[in-house]
Amino acid sequence: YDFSGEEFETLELTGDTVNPGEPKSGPHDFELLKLLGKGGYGKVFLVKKTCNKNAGQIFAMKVLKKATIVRNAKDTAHTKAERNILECVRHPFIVDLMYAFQTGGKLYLILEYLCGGELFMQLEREGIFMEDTACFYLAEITLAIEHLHSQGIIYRDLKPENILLDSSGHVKLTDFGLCKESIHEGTMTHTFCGTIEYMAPEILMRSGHGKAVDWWSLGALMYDMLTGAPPFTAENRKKTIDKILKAKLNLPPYLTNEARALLKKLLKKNVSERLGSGSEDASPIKAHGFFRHMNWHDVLQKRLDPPFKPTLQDETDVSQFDSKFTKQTPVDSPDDSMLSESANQVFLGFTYIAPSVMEEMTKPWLSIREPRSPRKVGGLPMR
Ligand code: ISQ
Repeated sequence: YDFSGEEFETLELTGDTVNPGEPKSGPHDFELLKLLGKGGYGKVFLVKKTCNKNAGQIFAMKVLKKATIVRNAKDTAHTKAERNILECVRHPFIVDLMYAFQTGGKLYLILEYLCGGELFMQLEREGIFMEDTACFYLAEITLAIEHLHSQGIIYRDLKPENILLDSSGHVKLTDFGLCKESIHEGTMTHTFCGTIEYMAPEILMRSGHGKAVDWWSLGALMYDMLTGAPPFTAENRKKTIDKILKAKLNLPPYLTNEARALLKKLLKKNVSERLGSGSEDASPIKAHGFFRHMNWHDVLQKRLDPPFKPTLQDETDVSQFDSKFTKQTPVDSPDDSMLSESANQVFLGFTYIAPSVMEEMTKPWLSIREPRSPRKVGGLPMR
């Protein structure tokens, strides 16, 4: 209410009025160079920033269709989770989010480009890994998961396709669409909203879906690395589930005692018996004999020499990605079909600029820039 008699101006709150003078980023700032991947979720492109801050820099751009996402409440939650998790989580072994923005019809995540491709490709190429190779990757992954857990995040989707390698061959976890946020000690992932008085004991007591799911996955991944296939496989989904729930773990004789012992402890069907399920989280895993040669401080500092260093022509090299995608002409189909205002509400707050980028924008003097199926080894099935 204007008591002073002075005239006031009505100002709409937008990115421009709140942060005047700041260049707005959008899809138009990124030139599409290559298609890196495509799935039900959308597409991932290799892109080059064409103007303003970071002009000339190479990134990965993940594009999601709002219409596909809002159709499914779960997908909506997952997309928000991915953006929020990537904003909050900074870790040497987790992909960095640089920008997030949206148009009428789409959501865009600008991420660092991980030119080493999927660890899965490396594993396909080699068939199986030597134990010290597996040990290197598992150690870096363990630290990434430990960090997520410390932030109350369960990854839930640890598999070779989600583990990418940077240009020097170090690990980065990507794809946070399936993570669950805010699950701290003592609470469960299925946060019970409202009345709990009528819920069956087995629902309230449910021990599943805690952070121990990630340590199981670490075990499955370790098994895959050392034997050429995940621990429980069958000809269809139902039989596979059956095996995961009931089948005895079969360990090939060529594994070292330390590897066998760790696999057995990570692949415990009973959550409370599983290594890592306690309040100490990763600690007992890191202290296990399989990791006896690891100096965990050095691992975190990336002081270990990666087993495979991708050979790359330049920073836009896509040779580590599937040619099925990279040979296609990259197109981000125009989709400005607006969602209804209410449907679009769910994407409020999606837009983001990394603090590092923001700092450069507001303090330009700081930046002085210069211009799945079992793998075969030697053609023979493993088992
Ligand atoms: C980074 N670089 C290459 C591919 C990617 C896919 C998903 C997320 C990040 C990525």
